[in-house]
Formats: sequence, C-alpha cells, structure tokens
Amino acid sequence: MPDIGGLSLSVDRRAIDDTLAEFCATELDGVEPRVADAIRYSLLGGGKRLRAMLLTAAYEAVGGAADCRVLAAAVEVIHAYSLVHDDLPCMDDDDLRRGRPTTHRAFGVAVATRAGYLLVPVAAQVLAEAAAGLGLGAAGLGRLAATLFQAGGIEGMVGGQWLDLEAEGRLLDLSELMTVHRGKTGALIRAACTLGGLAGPADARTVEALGRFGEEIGLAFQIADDVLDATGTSAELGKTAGRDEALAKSTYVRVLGVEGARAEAERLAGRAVDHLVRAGVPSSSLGALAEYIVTRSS
Ligand code: GRG
Repeated sequence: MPDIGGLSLSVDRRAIDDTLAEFCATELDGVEPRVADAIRYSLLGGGKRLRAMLLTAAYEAVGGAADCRVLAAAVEVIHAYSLVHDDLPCMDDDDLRRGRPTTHRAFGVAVATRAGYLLVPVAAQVLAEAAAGLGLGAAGLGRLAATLFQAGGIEGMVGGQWLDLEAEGRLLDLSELMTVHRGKTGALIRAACTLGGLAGPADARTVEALGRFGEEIGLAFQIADDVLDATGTSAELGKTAGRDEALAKSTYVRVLGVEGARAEAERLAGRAVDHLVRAGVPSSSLGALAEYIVTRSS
C-alpha cells in the first residue's frame, strides 16, 4: 500500500505500522496465542492509515510539534476493531479485507470476535500512553478519551452501524443515509481531527473547526467509498467490490447516481476546507487529505 501522496507530515504510514508492531510485541502478554495472532493480523495488515494521517495533519495545523504517532495509532486500533467486527457473518459477512482474508476467515468467528473486543481496551491503553508521552496530564487524557470513545460508541460508530444493519433491504433517503454515515464512518474520522486539535493543544474554536472539517470529510469519505464499491474491482479495493448491491444496502450511489455522488463528495470536501479557512487554520496537509479522500482509487 503506497503512502497517501503529496503529504509532508512528521508521521507516515510506516511510523504507524511500526508503532502498532511495537505495541503487539510488548503488550499482548497473557492474551491467548491464537487471539494474539488475530490481533496482530488485524492491526498490522496494511490499510491506508488515513485516520492517523488526519490526526497528525490536524495536530501539526495547530502547531503541535511533538511526535504524535502513538495517539494516531490509538485511532487506528479502534478502526481495526471496527473492520474486524464489520466483516463478521452477523454484520456484513465479508471474505476479503486489505487484500487478504478477513480476520474471521483466517482465524474463525469466535477468535475474530474476541480479538475485536480486546482491541478496545488496547486502544485505551495506547491512548493513555500517548497522553503521557505528549505531557497532556489527567485532564488532557480525559478529553482525548471522551472524544475517542464517544465517537466509537452509540452516539457515533456503533450507533451508525446499528442503524445501517437495521436498514438493510429498506431504501433510505438522503437525510437518513447521512444520519447513518455521520455515525458509522464519520464519527471516527471527525474524532481523529478533533484529537489532533486537542493534543495541540488548540483553543476550543479551533478544535471545533477541525471537528467540522472532519465531519464533512467523513461523509465525503463514505460517499467516495460507495462510488468505489460500485465502480471498482475487488483487486483494486482489496475488499469485495459490489458488496453494497449484494446486501441491498442504501448507498449514496443508489440515491444520487455515480456522478451525483462524486459531485456531492467534492462539494463536502470543499465545505470541509472552508471551515478551516473561516477559523483561520490553514493547512495544506488537511487540504491535500480532503482532496485525496474524494479522488482516491482504493
Ligand atoms: C455492535 C452494532 C455494533 C457495531 C460495532 C462494526 C462496528 C461497530 C462498526 C462498523 C464501522 C465501519 C466498519 C464503518 C465503515 C467505514 C469504512 C468505509 C471503512 C474503510 O476504511 P478505510 O478505507 O480502510 O480507511 P483501510 O483498510 O484503508 O484502513
């Protein structure tokens, strides 16, 4: 998987992979070997590390100068857990992820389920280490934890996934789709941007602008994902193409068509950058990431 182009950030995809590998090497003592293998498989199996890049870009945009790779890795741990569980037979029941068998295909459903759950406390541990490393103190850690776990919970990712599963076989309109994906996909992307600002640490207005940026590009990301699912191949995507149609899911492509969905993603990416400009937080890296999100091919 190549790095996202056009970025000059202090943390890159390799740094995140190395950080997660170090964590796996030192922190999985006591975990049943097969579950530990599944955790390593899901954490170290590639991925664009987009959320980590967004966090880093947000952190640098507000003047953060320390090494934020551990904090960025914490978001990727929650993301990895969500992918493992999303692929399970009781959810999207998928066979392919990041160009290889999904975790439950490689390790079985019981092991993959346990590995996914265990990743949540792993994320909490990584987050605590990150806050200590960045000298943020107990109050700072509290703000980071509230942001990450609220985004990962019923008000965010879990809630959105729930609505998405319940909606299978029923056609959602645009506003219902936005509610689903603001939670399911958008909440963690928004949180990544907010976390970068909080770690800065930036003032409340700046953190809010980063959050709004994240919310718009979170939706743009999902729209682009729907377009890729409808137009890409499994080899290009590293996951099963055409899955939305097979599951009769409501998607932006269904509601807006491919070209309409592309245009909507572009519009949201533009709005995202406007939030930053208005708040006086110019960032070429965040701009490049917004552009990447709507033009990516995998
Ligand atoms: C208990 C109801 C319930 C839910 C559990 C499974 C889950 C929580 C939530 C699902 C969240 C999810 C998987 C959303 C999809 C987001 C998405 C489009 C992911 C793909 O992200 P990429 O392309 O992946 O950044 P890589 O592989 O590059 O990291």
